[in-house]
Amino acid sequence: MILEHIDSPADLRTLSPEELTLLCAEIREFIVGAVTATGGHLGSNLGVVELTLALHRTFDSPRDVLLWDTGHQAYVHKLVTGRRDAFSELRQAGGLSGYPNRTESEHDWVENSHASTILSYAHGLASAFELQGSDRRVVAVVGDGALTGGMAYEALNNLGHSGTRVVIVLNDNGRSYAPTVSRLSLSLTHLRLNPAYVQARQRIRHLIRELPGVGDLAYSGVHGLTSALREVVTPHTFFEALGIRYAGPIDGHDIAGVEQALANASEWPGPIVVHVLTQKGRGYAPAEEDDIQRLHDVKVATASVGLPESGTAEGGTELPEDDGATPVAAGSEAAELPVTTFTDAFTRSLLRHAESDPRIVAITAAMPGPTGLLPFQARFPERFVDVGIAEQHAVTSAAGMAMAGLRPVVAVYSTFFSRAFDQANLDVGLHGLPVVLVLDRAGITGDDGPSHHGVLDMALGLDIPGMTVFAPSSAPEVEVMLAEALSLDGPAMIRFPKTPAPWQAPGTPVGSGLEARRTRSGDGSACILAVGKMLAAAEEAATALLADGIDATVWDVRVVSAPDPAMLADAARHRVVVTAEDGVRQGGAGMFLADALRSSCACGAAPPVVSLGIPRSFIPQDKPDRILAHLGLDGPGVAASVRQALDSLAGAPAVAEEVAAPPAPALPATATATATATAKETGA
Ligand SMILES: Cc1ncc(C[n+]2csc(CCOP(=O)(O)OP(=O)(O)O)c2C)c(N)n1
Repeated sequence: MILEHIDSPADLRTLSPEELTLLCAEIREFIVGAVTATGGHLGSNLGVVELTLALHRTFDSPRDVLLWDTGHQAYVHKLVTGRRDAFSELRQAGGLSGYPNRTESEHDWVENSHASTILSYAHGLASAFELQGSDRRVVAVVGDGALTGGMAYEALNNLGHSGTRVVIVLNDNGRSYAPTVSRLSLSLTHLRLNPAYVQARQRIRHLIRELPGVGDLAYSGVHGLTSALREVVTPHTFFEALGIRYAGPIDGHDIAGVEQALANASEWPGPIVVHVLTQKGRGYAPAEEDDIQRLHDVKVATASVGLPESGTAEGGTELPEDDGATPVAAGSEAAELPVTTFTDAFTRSLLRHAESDPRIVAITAAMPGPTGLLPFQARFPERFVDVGIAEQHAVTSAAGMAMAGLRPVVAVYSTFFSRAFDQANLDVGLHGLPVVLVLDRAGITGDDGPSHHGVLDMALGLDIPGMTVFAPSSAPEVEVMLAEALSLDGPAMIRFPKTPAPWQAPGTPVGSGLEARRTRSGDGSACILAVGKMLAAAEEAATALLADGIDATVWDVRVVSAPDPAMLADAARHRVVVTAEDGVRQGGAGMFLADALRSSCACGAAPPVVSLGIPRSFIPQDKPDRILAHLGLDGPGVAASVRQALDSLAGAPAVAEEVAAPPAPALPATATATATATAKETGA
């Protein structure tokens, strides 16, 4: 095994071409094995094996800075920078992060996962080195998918204008999650597929290789020749118009060729793009055969065949062994899809509405599969829009569509919605437009770490005047709420988690319209106002409290932005009110509800409110349920808070001023320094 002897990039530089080829095969096998065991990004990493080795052999990391856009394709980089043994704990609590991580290695600069940012970091780092008179090189790898994001263009524009010395490696595999949607990507593909160009290039390469004695040397000059050729078959390239030198395209699986191109590029005094063609999923048949996503990401393999199923890292839905899925009774073609998750409920319901309302259009930002829009795309291709990794544009484009009379539904992950807050606030909110934002993977998401938790959406949405914010507690609620949202005259947001939707059984009770729903009527001691999936924890807490003689009332808040007056009046009759949510506590639903309760009661007559939610800290990777339990946001945690609130009232005057929220429980032992620092800052 060569891989066993690779502990740092320096170990790569002594290898022969034959050893490098063997090492690539070993790395692929290692990655398939590791990801099969833990879940993670597969196709993207299998595609960059040769590219990563070439980068580390050409540049001197960490003195030279290697940056990865999005960061999901950095497994090979981790492997060759001394983290091989940590892969058994990939994406586990306290284990190796699925993205670059500054606390793991001096070779990692950025803790990312949100796409299209890397060229901006590169601009900043290179500008600083330039100012400091340093000759350190900055190299940024960016995918064709990430290049559909607006920030990438902002950075390209700035890099070209400032002439900042950065090597940009465009890793072009024609794929984002799904095939990349962009004219730029299309023209790059045309270039790649142009038979005249490809044939001429191959002929030249072949001829040169045959030259006795000088073949290999001359071969390295082939790029110059083919660049000239390129100028003939393609007009001005996009990059050169921006002031960025362009080199390529280059076969990204030919280590020697990539190294030569990188070495040449490193001499260029300004920004330069090295366009590298790679095959996502390379070397692993199931990935190569996955036509759409090339096994972009996979969940833990359940079968001994070792074939990972597509879609957990970010993409798919992770179901427990027995998910209790109950197909919902038919009525239409759409109604026959089984409902096992909130996402499935959304898919089914959207299809049903779209059948009867031709104004409905669905928008995704490069994630049609994970957001449940593939059936919509298949059924209504002309009413489906994939905008690329461009959440901001998605929201403002939806505003335009709504202005012209359509009913756009924008389906994005909660964590990526934060990017589009300004657009949701001003472009949609200020205009009062009927755009429905459907935020999937809301709350604590787990394995992908701090950047992937969807904990800000509620606080952000509630800040937008006129935004109706729905939090479904079960799959059937998604259907009721989507119907309601589509009937509104203004903007709406529906946010739900990835976890399987509880209570799928036929006859699961649902609320109606904008009303809250009382699920338990207690004796007036404590009232729990539960938001979204936290209803399950509230119910569990109430059951546990009953055993202690505390008969708590429980409400499913449902519509957070407009708390139901009946719920507020009922809550006001209790000694203490506890709110529970899986979003940030500060400025979140609980504080919003507490404020509404105070406003609804006569001066000073409101009961004290304890708001439970996510503390103001970056939460490290772990299983969602474990994180929630650590934070006191599971059944026992909510019950403990209710007991504590009642205890602190014992002996207090009938109307207490305010009960302080219990301090956030300590984060898992794996909590990063950041989390500790933030906890200190907030005094939590
Ligand atoms: C802002 C943002 N939106 C969506 C995503 C989800 N996402 C993760 S990877 C990816 C595709 C990236 O494609 P590309 O950059 O070409 O990399 P590849 O995996 O194909 O190598 C997407 C859409 C994200 N990470 N960030």
